[in-house]
Amino acid sequence: MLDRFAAFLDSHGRILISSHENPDGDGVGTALALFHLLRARGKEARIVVHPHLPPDLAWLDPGQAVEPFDPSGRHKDLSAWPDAWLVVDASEVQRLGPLRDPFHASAARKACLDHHLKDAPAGFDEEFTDPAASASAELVYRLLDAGEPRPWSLSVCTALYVGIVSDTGNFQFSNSTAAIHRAAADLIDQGVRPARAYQQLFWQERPQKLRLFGRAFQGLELLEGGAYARLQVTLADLAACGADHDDLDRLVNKPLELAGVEVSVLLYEARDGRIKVSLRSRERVDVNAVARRFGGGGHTLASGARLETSLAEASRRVDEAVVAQVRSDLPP
Ligand SMILES: [Mn+2]
Repeated sequence: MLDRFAAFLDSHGRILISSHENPDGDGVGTALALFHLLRARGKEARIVVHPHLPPDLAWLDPGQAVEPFDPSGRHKDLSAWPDAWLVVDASEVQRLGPLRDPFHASAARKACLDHHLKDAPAGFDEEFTDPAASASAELVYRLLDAGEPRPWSLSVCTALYVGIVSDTGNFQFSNSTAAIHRAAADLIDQGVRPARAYQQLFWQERPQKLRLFGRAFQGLELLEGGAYARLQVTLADLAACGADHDDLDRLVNKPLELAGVEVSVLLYEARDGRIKVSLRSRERVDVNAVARRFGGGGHTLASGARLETSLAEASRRVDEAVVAQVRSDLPP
């Protein structure tokens, strides 16, 4: 698979990189690592994401390579620019969000690089996927490890490190393999400073975010004897705290800190009126199965979906699905 991926990169000269909507540290880290790698090889590369680079990752992109998707302005003719369009950290076209339109319209050769579980491939000319990888960044790491002379640039190493840290939950999730620790150690050997990365990633929050977390926890529901924790955030909650959707980052992980909680779910109102659902599992309940019931997806222990209904109705349906899954995966 990596040989095919290397050949794909080699055979194109104007490569557009994008990721799923609301890209995370792995999507952005993977995109930036590839961007720097391709530029160093003399290729034209761009990164376009929707809606924008998350603010806690701005430090990772001092050159502002990541372009926020602007369909009526600079990206009016985006579909015509690339000869290859690579989607990283996603392998379903629908996850591109509004970038779907130029993606569909583009004559570029289309590919995805991903580690998410998914159904039969659709919409890509080529797929480079490995659900056993801890992060999409791990796939780029393996590509470089197989042939790129060391040391790699600090920009590439730091971007890969951030991707790995993000998707392993700072090496706390069950995907924190020995191989991913070795990869991280190699990146540290090449100049990454972990403490600095953690400072930038996690210790730069704004008061609005903690106020929002506090407000959300006031409404924490513990169901199924405390095995299922549910949080809800409305647009009114965001407004009351002066917060925005970026401030929801990592909120869904927090209830798993409670003893006995096996599944944590966050439901929140998106700007477009839809209800988004984030699901996390400690280790035994398959929340990907729950997300799929609503047309979503992700990983066994971390998935997401969206529902076009009221918050109350979404909450009722999600409760039903989660409770059924908990009962089937955790027999009494
Ligand atoms: Mn990922």
